[in-house]
Amino acid sequence: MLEKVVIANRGEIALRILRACKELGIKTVAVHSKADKDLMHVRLADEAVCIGPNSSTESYLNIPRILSAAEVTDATGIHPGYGFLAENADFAEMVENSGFTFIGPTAATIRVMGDKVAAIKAMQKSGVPTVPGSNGPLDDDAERTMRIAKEIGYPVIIKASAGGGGRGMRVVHSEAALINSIFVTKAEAKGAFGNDVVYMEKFLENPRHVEVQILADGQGGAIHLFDRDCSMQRRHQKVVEEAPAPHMDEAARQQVLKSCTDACLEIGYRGAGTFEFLYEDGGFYFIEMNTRVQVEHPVTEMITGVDIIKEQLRIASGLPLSVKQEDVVIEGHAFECRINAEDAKTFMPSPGKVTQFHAPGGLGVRVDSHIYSGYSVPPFYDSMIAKVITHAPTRAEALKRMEVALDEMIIDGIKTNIPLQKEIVRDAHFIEGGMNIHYLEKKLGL
Ligand code: MV4
Repeated sequence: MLEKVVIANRGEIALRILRACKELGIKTVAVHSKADKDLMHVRLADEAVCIGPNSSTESYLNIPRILSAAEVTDATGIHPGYGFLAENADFAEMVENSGFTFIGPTAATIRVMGDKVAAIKAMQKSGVPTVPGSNGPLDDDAERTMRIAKEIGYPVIIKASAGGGGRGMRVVHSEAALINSIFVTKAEAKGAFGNDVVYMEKFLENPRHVEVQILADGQGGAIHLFDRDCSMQRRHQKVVEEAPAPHMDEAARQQVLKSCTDACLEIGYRGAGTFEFLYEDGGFYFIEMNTRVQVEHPVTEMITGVDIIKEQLRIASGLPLSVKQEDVVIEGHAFECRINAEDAKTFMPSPGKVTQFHAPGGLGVRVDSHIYSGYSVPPFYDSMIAKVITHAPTRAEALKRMEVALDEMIIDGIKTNIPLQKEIVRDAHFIEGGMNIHYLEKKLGL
């Protein structure tokens, strides 16, 4: 087992990683910015190193400083969490070349998945269903491009190969707009990513966002932990997630789950990962793969009982998966509501001092949060300050449990989106389940 791990992240996920390390007897090093010296996991870690000033670029994104912290503390592994450097292939490579273990996939795998055209190709080869599209980059041949679009059928979407997560995309409704849209998307991609490769897909108008959690040990073991529905989102920020995805075509689902584990073995995947799909009219369409642990991993942990972070640490230590596919069964249903320090109506960030914090509790209630009474939410980073997760035998019970939990939660001193979450869990359509990715924005009148 890894001996000492640098937690190269902050907030709730840093605390989540710290807890898993402690359970496995792994020593911990918290690296933090100046503003984050009072973070809960900094206090609880065996060692703490301040790696820079408040700005992320000079701290959590500063590779030499993180490597130096690992060096001076004699750490053996580095866990990147999510965001920041988690999907930076160059970082993973430098970690490994410096003699540390990167807790995640190989740099080569991260690089492939960061190149969306390459990722889609790899998936098609392994039998994962993808969106009808150009199956490769668009070139300067306008005739060919128009022919592809006509075959796919409008509307189509142009996506930057180096994009992802909603960045660098443009929907095209007619042939008249096609060539100019590609020109603009390429220019934007060049500016944003330094890479102007774009590809085309059929634009799915009303899909759901359903993703599959996988774990692979890189030594022949690969399992899925079923699916999650993350359709409740606003501007590509997920707001509520649940597992398993409700109201699915069971045959299509079993087939796609199998294709995900097949793909993991085919590409020699190692670590935790997520296959992102659009789900429409009973069909799955792969769009991207995430090579990190995700914010919403707890809903999967609750329904499967598998500790995803501990598995990541085991895999990085060279151990095989601790669970077999046939032993992973869904027990009940789970929801996660993301609690952000922001105005519930305007979504404006609301940093500042939390004067009082009361976390909900009870059977089937989990709160992943780093905040405490007296903690000051800094203005420099993501506004998510807590995740409330509920688990119960049925979807209806888990949702009711969330209603009660949100009503019990107290966060004073700053504005939070708890009022919005209370409204969502009482929404008749949300209670029904299976709403598409546009539902929340429409409800909010955007
Ligand atoms: C799409 C799509 C419709 N059709 N691709 C946005 C984020 C990125 N991961 C992929 N995205 C989309 N790709 C095709 N062919 C609609 C979206 C999309 C979306 C996807 C998942 C969750 C929220 C979304 C919000 C707007 C658009």
